[in-house]
Amino acid sequence: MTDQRCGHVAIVGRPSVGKSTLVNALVGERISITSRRPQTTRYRIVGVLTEPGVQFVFVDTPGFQTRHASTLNSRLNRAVREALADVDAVVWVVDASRINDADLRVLALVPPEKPTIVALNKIDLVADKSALLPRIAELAAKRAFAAIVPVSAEKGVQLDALKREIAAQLPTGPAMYGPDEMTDRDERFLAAEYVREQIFRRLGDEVPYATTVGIESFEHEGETRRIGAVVWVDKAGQRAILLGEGGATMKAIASQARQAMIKLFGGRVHLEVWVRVKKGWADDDASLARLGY
Ligand SMILES: Nc1nc2c(ncn2[C@@H]2O[C@H](COP(=O)(O)OP(=O)(O)OP(=O)(O)O)[C@@H](O)[C@H]2O)c(=O)[nH]1
Ligand SMILES: [Mg+2]
Repeated sequence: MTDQRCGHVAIVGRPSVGKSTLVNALVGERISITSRRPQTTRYRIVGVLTEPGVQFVFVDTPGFQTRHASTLNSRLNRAVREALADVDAVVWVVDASRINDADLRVLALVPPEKPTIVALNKIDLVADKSALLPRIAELAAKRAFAAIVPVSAEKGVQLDALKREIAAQLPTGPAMYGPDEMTDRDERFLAAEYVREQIFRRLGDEVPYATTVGIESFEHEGETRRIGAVVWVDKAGQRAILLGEGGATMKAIASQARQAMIKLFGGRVHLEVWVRVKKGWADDDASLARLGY
């Protein structure tokens, strides 16, 4: 009778392979922000999917990276290692058209005894699908994977097949989250992330990485949420870029972030965003702790 399953599933992979897009597609809501830029995700974020007989607790992680050695980056890498230690199964996400050493370095972090499923993502970009077969064979030679599933997180292709393979690896046990819960993160956190997402999507190579977002105030007035956010940057020049001419860039960022909040929260959202300079925040322990890294 009790064949209810429930378990934690770490979603790991090098930056930009589509981990957060996959978590959102599986959960059915945008709980984890995404962009073309590597290292968009900076936190361990739980996404919950409850289906008849099975509850998946997905753990989205930052893309494991070895390029820059800031205190922030070593925290991000630690988040990946910790996520791997506690889960029942692992989904290792790779980009079907580009598998490289950085992918293999992530796989090396996965303890060999953890049931691991490969999500061969972005197959919508592979015109000749027969090119996938040698890639699958190459991957299969690397480890005894529980399964290798070609998917497209963005187009929602083969996600049911992926879910079936994951479910087969989960232990039996009662659900850990309520049927309507989608994430372990609160609206305050999600609001800050939606602002950060727009910064990652809109601005050049430097500014997103010199930026973090904090929520200073979050108040409910009936159906309306009044949210005050602060974008912290490292230098005055970055502040100028974020604001844009006559504040146009920041206006666009706030407006898009607000739309995303309305979609997820419902009701009305009044959002104000300030930009402040704090030199060296990404290497400052106290700042990082206050921001929840
Ligand atoms: N064409 C295509 N693009 C995808 C697919 N999945 C993700 N993407 C795109 O790939 C980019 C990176 O996606 P993310 O989900 O942010 O990647 P991530 O692995 O979470 O990246 P980090 O958090 O930075 O490590 C985004 O521009 C996505 O829209 C897919 O199946 N097909
Ligand atoms: Mg991500």
